[in-house]
Amino acid sequence: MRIFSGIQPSGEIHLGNYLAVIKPWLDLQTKNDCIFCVVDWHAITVPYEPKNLQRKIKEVATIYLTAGINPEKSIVFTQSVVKEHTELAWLLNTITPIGDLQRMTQFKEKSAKQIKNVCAGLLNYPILMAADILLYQTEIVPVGQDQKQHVELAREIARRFNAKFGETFTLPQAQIIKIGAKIMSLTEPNKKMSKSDKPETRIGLFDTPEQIKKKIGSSTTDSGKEIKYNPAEKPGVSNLLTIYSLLSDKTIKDLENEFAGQNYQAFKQKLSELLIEKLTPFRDKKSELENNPAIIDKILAHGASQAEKIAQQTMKKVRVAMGLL
Ligand code: ATP
Ligand code: LTN
Repeated sequence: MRIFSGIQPSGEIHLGNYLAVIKPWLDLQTKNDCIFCVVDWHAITVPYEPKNLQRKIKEVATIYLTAGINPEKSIVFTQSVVKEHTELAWLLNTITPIGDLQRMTQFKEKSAKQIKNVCAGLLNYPILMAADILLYQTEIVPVGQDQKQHVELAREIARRFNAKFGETFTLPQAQIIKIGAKIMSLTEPNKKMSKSDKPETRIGLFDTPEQIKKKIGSSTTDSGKEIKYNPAEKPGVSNLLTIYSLLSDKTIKDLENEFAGQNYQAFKQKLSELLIEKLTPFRDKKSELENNPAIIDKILAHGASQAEKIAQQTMKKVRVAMGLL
């Protein structure tokens, strides 16, 4: 099956991005035809620092490789290098009602945060995302819970295009993990862990053991003493249990039994140790790749030329279907 997904180079990649999205990619890449993109054109729809963007793009690519994406099996590339993404986005603009974009939850939330600076790109962002997906005739799009709505819109755009201009696009479907599709903030466990929030709200994949211990140690827990999964009444502990379960591949039930009778502090200490063990390879591999930056450039250049071939084939079909020259 064809798989496509991407992460924006817009901030520090965190445990939510890793557990809900990157980790599932690793299972998918063994049996499928996968394309993993650094979606830089999406990242510039909110205020950003141009002098940091190139570094951030390479940092996201480094994380993909560090996590275990194999560039010999999967295509890894930067969105803005393959111009067909913007060409298709323009064409899809012409068949997408503005109302569909205005009702997107992410648009409402992000535009509320930056009232003075809402650009047309922020509204049109789901069309660019649809272009990313449809350009590669994608069947499955692994994402976190908050992106499901955008993948559903991409499917609707594909359906509409096919009905109007003839069968052209595969209809994509979101793939979301059952538990952990929305990892919560460490300090406010009713809000999602986010790249754009304060550092103490999340674990970054390159955090040091000291940072991990400090953040987990001061994460918000709930009243009571028991290590029990109950998101409505114990959102903090439930979030930590979810993280523990995904990192250790133990079920939440097993963890509840393992920690029965133990206090929050003992549980947090074990979770910190597990996180340190799992994240140390990220820091090690990062330094290794930073000592040899040409490797990332080479992988991204190779990935872009592979992606371009597929994208150009789709664009040929699209131009013919739409009656363009
Ligand atoms: P921001 O919070 O600034 O919007 P982000 O952390 O959501 O950024 P993205 O690049 O937009 O980062 O997301 C990359 C992928 O990670 C998406 O598929 C998204 O659904 C997923 N994701 C992001 N945050 C979480 C989270 N807290 N839990 C699970 N998945 C998440
Ligand atoms: N909008 C997504 C990132 C993204 C994406 C995609 C994800 C852009 N294009 C295509 C899957 C498929 C987000 O995580 N904010």
